[in-house]
Amino acid sequence: TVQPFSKLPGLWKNSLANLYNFWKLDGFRNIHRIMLQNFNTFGPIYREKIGYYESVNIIYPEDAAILFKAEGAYPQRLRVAPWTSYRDFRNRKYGVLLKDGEDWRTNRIVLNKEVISPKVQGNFVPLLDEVGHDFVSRVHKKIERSGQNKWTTDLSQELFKYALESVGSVLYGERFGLLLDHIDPEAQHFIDCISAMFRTTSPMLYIPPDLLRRVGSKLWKEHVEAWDGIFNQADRCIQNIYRQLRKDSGNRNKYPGVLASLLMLDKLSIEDIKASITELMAGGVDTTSITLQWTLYELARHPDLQEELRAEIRAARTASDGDMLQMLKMVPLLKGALKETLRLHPVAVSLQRYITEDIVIQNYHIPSGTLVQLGLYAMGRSHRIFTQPESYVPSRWTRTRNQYFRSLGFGFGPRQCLGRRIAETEMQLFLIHMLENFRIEKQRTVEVRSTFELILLPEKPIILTIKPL
Ligand code: HEM
Ligand code: 2DC
Repeated sequence: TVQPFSKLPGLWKNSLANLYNFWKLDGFRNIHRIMLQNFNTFGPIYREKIGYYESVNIIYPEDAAILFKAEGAYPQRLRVAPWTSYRDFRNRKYGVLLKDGEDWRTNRIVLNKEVISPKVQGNFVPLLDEVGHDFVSRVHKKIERSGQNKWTTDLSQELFKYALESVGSVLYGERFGLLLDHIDPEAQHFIDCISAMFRTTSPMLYIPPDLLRRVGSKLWKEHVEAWDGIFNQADRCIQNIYRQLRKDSGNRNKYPGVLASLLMLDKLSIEDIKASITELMAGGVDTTSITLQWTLYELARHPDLQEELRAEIRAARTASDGDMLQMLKMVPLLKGALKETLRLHPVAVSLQRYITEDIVIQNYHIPSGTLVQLGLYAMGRSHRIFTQPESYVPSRWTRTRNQYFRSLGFGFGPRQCLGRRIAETEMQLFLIHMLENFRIEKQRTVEVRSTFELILLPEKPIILTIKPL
């Protein structure tokens, strides 16, 4: 017989005491490890209430499948209250990230066509390939300047610039020039604001931001400042394209970028377009750059795998004869490496949905309307789901069997990551160019852990050595 909701294991009866314990465990930075611990204590399903935030947590792929079948026609994630509060406070429209219901769906359908449908990938590839080339040239220059035939560095700032240059080139159809010697201070400020925005979000997940605003908290002020910086920079970029478009419609043969395509399509209001373009620009920096950083870290720790990938890339390069779109179809191990990175180092600790119908998971009844979270970080590290989960083995993804609801780094279904196509293309091209040109090495192999700043980040700088082949 099915057990009632009230019988679910977990700490959900004293939400304030739980918040206090969470704070004592430095939970704001350790949420992923606490979730893992909770699954070990309570089993594959538990209920939790921290502050005002209540959820049911699951870990198995089979249970994820049940969850996503119950997400309804307008799938809804956990509302990130600081993000909506900022927009309410400044009177700005929500973009696709924060909209819900019918408004979300109409926007998302139009955006899908220009951002994630297979038809647009062909437009993105030449733009992103050029950014990849420029990154390689920049690394060669750094190596030359070092006078040691190698470059040892924390690549994170370089990768932020690579990611912003990439997403910018796709959104606006033109280059910022961030991989040149002198970095535009406005772009650097934008990058800093995104990191600050993520960092200040996580403590506010558990404390209502409106309360923090009323008491004039420093955290809220920093958060507002960060979003202001993000919106100001995005506004400047958007205005620039808008003006160009009104002056002349430009070269008709050249792909004009996502923003110009949306404006010409004329299916969404300008305010809606601006809101979503801003989110895409902000969502396109830390996510891909950190995933690439983790991938380089894993490749540095696995030199044999690096050679194997290089061989795959060389063969694909020859066989595709200069057709990059074709080449990207011939690198399954490389794609496996990115999946493997997201398994061990997911950007998002969890996926969540408010279910729109009653479901039964692990023999417990869960009522419609409940927030159900799939612990993505915990799933990726579970022995019950992956053999030798602690090992980085990209080839586990090249066999198509047994992948059922296991590769969920970008989420699932109609509400999955809108930037997925951009992110995947950008990351694949980056790794292709890097592996064709350099060997990646690392000094000592001390494990680098993750820390939670809304997204999961390396806890300390990762120092890599890059040598020409
Ligand atoms: C949503 C992951 C890169 C823009 C999401 C979600 C995840 C995710 C897990 C939630 C999906 C769900 O609830 O099912 C990632 C990862 C990335 C990445 C792992 C890179 C490694 C990007 C990039 C962009 C972007 C490059 C922008 C160009 C968005 C947007 C949403 C989203 C706009 C909200 C979509 C909606 O609500 O309809 N992402 N993301 N992401 N992501 Fe990404
Ligand atoms: C954070 O408990 C942990 O892709 C919370 O590009 C639940 C939660 C809700 C929404 C998730 C968030 C977590 C992590 C960061 C995500 C976000 C949805 C979109 C966002 C996964 C798991 C992200 C990084 C977007 C951000 C775009 C934004 C900067 C405009």
